Amino acid sequence: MKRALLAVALLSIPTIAAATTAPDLSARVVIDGATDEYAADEWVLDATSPRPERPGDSQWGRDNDVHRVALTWDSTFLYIAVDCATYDSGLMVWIEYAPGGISRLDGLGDFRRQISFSRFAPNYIVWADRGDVFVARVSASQALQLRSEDEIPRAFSRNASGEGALEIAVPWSESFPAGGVLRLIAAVTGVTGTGTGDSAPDPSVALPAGRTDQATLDQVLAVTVDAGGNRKPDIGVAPAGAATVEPGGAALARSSAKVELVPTEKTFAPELSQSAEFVLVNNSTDPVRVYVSARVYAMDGRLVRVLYEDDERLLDPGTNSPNPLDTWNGIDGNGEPVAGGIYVFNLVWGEERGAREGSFNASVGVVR
Ligand SMILES: [Ca+2]
Ligand SMILES: [Ca+2]
Ligand SMILES: [Ca+2]
Repeated sequence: MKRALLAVALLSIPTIAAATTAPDLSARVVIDGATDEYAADEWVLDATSPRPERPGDSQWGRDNDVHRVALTWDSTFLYIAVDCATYDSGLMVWIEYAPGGISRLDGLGDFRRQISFSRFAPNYIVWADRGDVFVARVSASQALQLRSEDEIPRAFSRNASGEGALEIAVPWSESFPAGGVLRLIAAVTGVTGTGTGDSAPDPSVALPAGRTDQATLDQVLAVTVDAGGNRKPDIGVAPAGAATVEPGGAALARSSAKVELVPTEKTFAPELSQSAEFVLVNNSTDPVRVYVSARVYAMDGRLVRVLYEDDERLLDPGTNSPNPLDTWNGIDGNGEPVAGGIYVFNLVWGEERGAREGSFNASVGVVR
């Protein structure tokens, strides 16, 4: 009798406190779009993680938000679960297990999004929208290979207010990482051509608020699934202890970055409603996070206008997309139009706020 009571008491505990990977989890983990079977140490990104993921940190509002991410595995499958709200969006999960994946999504047909990755090139795209979940393998040549539900079991639930969950079981037979580390990011996103308002893990620089703004995701959840290097998934480990967020931004290469600005036109006429615009160029081979300040000087050295101070930018190698701040309308700091003549854009940048590691000048002509 006592034993029966104990069994009832255990069954009524709503969440499992701890669980480890095991040879066969198919009796516990069910791919059904409900995530109550995951244990506390299988929620690898949630409000208690070292790099927390929170409900409500989305640029697109609480009803389009990644809440938390769980994963675990057995000898056959990697199981991934994402609690999320996708009221008028969907959810993507990207998984990297081998070289040769894709680093941007803007040329990918139905999977086309204004999202690129830094130091992350996934081999799988999972796209959950309403009741459907699509899973595709993808290569750097942009070839997409849709995978069936028989090959990769998946489920996505969503109620009328958008709350729900994605679950997927990826067989190790086609995804085992030779290096022992698998990496992933989850994010809300909308129809083709949209970016993302919330990802897990979050990038090092805040995501833009606009739905179609380009988003760069530079921080990745890295999961060591084969610490011993025996080419088999580790059994008996707590997933939360095997998962870390690889930092982006400031942790990227610091040594070789040089930032320049390039005016898009040599001259402009403010009276014709023209503005002077410029783009920033990162002439190193790695993405870099820098704090940039831009000023306009007259040829006699007089400060004419401060455009911005210590603006945080994540710059891809080469010429970066135009930023709305990188413009000057020919008005000085007192709100007066400047006289015609040559002016100098001065860019100062550093890899920490307030740092002055380099500067660059370029001239522009004001035509009156
Ligand atoms: Ca489930
Ligand atoms: Ca969130
Ligand atoms: Ca987030």
